[in-house]
Amino acid sequence: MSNTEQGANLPGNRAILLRGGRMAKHKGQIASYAPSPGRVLSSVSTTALGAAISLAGRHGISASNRGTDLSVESTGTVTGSRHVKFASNRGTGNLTVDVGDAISTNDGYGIHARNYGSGILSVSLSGSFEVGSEDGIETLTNAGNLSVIELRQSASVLSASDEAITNNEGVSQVGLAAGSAFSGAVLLYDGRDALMIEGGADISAATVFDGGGATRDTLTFSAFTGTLGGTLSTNWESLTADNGSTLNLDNTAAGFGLVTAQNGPNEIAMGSGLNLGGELQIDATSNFLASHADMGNVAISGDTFNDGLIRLADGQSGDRVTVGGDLSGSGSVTLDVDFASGTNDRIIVSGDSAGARQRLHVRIASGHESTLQNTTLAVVSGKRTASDFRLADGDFVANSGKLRSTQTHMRF
Ligand SMILES: [Ca+2]
Ligand SMILES: [Ca+2]
Ligand SMILES: [Ca+2]
Repeated sequence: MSNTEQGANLPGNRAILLRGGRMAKHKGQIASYAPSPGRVLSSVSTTALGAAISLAGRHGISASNRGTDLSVESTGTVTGSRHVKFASNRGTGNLTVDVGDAISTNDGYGIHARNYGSGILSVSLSGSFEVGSEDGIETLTNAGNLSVIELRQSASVLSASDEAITNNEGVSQVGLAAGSAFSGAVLLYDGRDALMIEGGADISAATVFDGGGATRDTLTFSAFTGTLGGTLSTNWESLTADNGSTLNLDNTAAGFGLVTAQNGPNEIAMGSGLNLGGELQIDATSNFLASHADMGNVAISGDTFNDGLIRLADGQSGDRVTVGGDLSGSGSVTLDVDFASGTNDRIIVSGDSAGARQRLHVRIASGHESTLQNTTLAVVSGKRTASDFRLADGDFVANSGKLRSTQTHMRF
């Protein structure tokens, strides 16, 4: 076949568009490759053919390149008894794999893409994707080089091997768009890896999100509402609730590193007895709910920056939030005070609060303000100044290691 032929019909009504390079049917598969520098494969595409097509073979599509960029695109059904799509780029440029429709395989990988060059490896997927014994999508680059993997709206990956998406020691950026779904694991191994999960992505069948061994892996939720257990995520150094997300952390055993809420309104809720192992950063648009609707203690091991709202007020007094490091920021803390029982919520800072500007909002859980009593709302062990805490509706703050206030100095 010539290296410029388009829409070639192969036996079994298989069709492929090839620009450059050489295409052949070999051992039941459609194989495209560039055997010499003068015949460089740059693009394999079924997209321009219009009507739905079906490609099947040992590898549904196999493409390798020794030139610069390589692009592999398909619409219509592609199946393979081994890899559905095998793409290898030994050129200097980018490798792009774009799947527009359903693909499936009984064995091997769904998409096995290797970029030996320094360019970007991109894999985009639409449609359903059922995979046999190996990974759904595997991208391989040299260490330090980037893979971008995107599950677009309506894309789904179902892998019998439990490994839906994997990357090697390279850098990766993985996105699960609204309307996408997958089952199994995301395993990103070494290298700086990033996973973004949008609201509307179905992660109910996920088994684990594993950022791998590097120290700057980031897990981000955007406009997402749901529960994230610590057992579902591991090896992340950063967890972010972004763009209007509501995250309920019901298990922190695996750790999340730096936890951030930004570009809200966001809400991060954490149950009683849980400990965030890293730092916490709450921006002015976001809330952190501690022991919400529960009685007990919540701890943050690292420094805490609060420009937004830390909520202990939930109608039950006696909750504690403990900051293991320093407290900073110009946010608010809401606390229940039960004048009838003499109990109240409290924020405890093991480090410093000097320079913070936190407003304390007191909510009466029961009793009434005619009862005169001392109420310790905040305790600081480290450096502190008189202006670190201020009653939002009051006029009395003492700087004696404890902040004390009486109802006579509060205006509710
Ligand atoms: Ca990686
Ligand atoms: Ca890591
Ligand atoms: Ca409370």
